[in-house]
Amino acid sequence: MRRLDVGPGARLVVATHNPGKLVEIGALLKPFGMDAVSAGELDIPEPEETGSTFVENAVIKALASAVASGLPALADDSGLAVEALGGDPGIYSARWAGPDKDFDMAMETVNRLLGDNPDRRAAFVCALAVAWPDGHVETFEGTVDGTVCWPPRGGNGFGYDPFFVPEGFDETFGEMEPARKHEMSHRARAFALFVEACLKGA
Ligand code: ITT
Repeated sequence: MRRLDVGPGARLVVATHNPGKLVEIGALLKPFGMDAVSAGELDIPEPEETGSTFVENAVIKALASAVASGLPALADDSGLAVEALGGDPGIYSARWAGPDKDFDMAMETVNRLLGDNPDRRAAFVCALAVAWPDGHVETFEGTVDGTVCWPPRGGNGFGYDPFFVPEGFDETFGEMEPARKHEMSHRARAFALFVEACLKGA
């Protein structure tokens, strides 16, 4: 497992163009004092996500940014997998919101497809990939189980957050304080594995 430099002066590209993810990954990285810069700020184009799994797409994004910038890059591929829909929208979670990134529409689509199915189980999944300019890659995955609710509730977070109630809670991710979501989210779980492997004691 390859480690990353940490502390002042250590630069890392956060290979995302999603502002919601950028806020969350920035907060997770903050304690490590790294100089995190986003792919958007560096004008790195978004690669086509041609993978068939979260991990494959995270690797595509991390490698594209690492090679383009000459710096290590961290990418996140994530989404909502609904059990009764065979795991959809899954890796297509962003695409179900269309070019206008209309997540009200995406949540409505999922709810319509579920109809009166009583099985509302779903999971948020996050794959993180860190890539170096020489092509080396490490990957980590985190999930959080829960259910989807209707109507969506809460204005915090982004994407499908108002639609998802994590197991053991009454609030949706959209209603929760961001700090509470960060304690248990799919992204936080994948990030904890990344920290253990690549940052701790580095
Ligand atoms: P990048 O590829 O630039 O990172 P993206 O939005 O296209 O941005 P993805 O392909 O990984 O990213 O799509 C993931 C979608 O899944 C994202 O747009 C959200 O709608 C949803 N999603 C992922 N994590 C989420 C979270 O913590 N809360 C709510 N929705 C989430």
